[in-house]
Amino acid sequence: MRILTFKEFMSTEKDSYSAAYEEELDTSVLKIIRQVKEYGDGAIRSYTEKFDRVRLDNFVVSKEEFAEARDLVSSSFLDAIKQAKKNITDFHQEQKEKSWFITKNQGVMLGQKVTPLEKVGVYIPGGKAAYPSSVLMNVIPAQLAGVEQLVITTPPQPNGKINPHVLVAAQEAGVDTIYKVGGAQAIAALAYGTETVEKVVKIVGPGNAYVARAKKWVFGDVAIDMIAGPSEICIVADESAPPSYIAADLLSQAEHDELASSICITTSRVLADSILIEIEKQAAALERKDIIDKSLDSNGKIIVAKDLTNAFEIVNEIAPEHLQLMIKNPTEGMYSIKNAGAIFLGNFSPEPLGDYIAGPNHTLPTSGTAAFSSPLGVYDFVKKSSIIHYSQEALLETADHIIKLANTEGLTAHANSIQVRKDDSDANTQHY
Ligand code: HSO
Ligand code: ZN
Repeated sequence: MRILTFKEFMSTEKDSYSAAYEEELDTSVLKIIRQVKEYGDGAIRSYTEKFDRVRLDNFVVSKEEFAEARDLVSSSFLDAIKQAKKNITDFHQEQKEKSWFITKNQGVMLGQKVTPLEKVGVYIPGGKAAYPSSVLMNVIPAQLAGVEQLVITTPPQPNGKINPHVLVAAQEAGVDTIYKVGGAQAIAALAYGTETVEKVVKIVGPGNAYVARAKKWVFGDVAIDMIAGPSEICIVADESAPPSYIAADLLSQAEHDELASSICITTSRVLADSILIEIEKQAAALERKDIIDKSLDSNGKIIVAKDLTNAFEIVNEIAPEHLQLMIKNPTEGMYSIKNAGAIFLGNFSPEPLGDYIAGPNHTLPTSGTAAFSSPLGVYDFVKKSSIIHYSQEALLETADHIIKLANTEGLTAHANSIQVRKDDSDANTQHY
């Protein structure tokens, strides 16, 4: 963790990505996709054996496994999941979009029809990143959108089982088809289908580098949500913010990933020093101290800004996934923020509140993409069709305009499609 002045921050080099690494990744991901396309379930089985170290004849989670998982989780976990489900549902309910229709002039009806996606696949990572909270965040908006066929795919543990908390969260959310498949092979199976896995139209959910790369490659054949990068937190703090809270919040995201980024922008140099002391103190007691140390070493920064206006400029430049405003008037500050996935206002709205319980989605744009994209929501699980109806009279009224534009573009068959109707009406035939 380093303290930087605004000038030093501006002159630090941005991360350069490794082209060689990407090429290597692409070679293996493309091979996996090809194999799954060609050999279906057989390819899935052998990749699962290779990467997850377990041979599975049947990779669909059974009813017995769901029941077993339920016995394994505590009742307090179940209570928490139910509360999260309720709050996430209440929030996303507000995002539902309705079809609309308008009548313009006499005989003209126009509209937009909203239709849910037919079949969606949710990827949930395995291992330490098997988060039940992510199950709810991906499944609930899809269900509210009206998606009827939802499946989850997640890598099995070496004993062939799935994390019981993930299974229970899925069951609470109402998903009963779960495949024990992970990595690029899971993405390929969802995109192209196999004997067991039915092809979907959209794949959502976080994943490691292989999953992210595979999603990029299948994009176009299916839709994807976004390519999620490592977690990011940015905190804007003035002298009124408690350093112990800021330190705790920066540490909370640093524990996600060695590549996670935790940045505090403050107008107070004195606060910057106290945050550093607090970080040292609190980090010592944390379980994932190794990850935290690495993440803070490479991507942890405290930037001392000239004033709040300058701090907001830096935020808009970074376009962070999560932004906490720990300043005297956070609601007013919010209006200066253009680029941020989620904005948490005040000292008692720390990011984990949003990660788990508050209700808004925790799938957010990372790596600066908050400059042009939004949190995952109900709108990601619907598509829209435009509706156009003109009566004979209304069409004839505007026929010459269409014919003129079509002829100008050299598209005489377009003009003819209008002309035949015009001629017909000249002959006084009525059609509806
Ligand atoms: N902060 C993560 C989401 C998450 N946190 C899941 C805990 N569990 C997204 O950046
Ligand atoms: Zn988190």
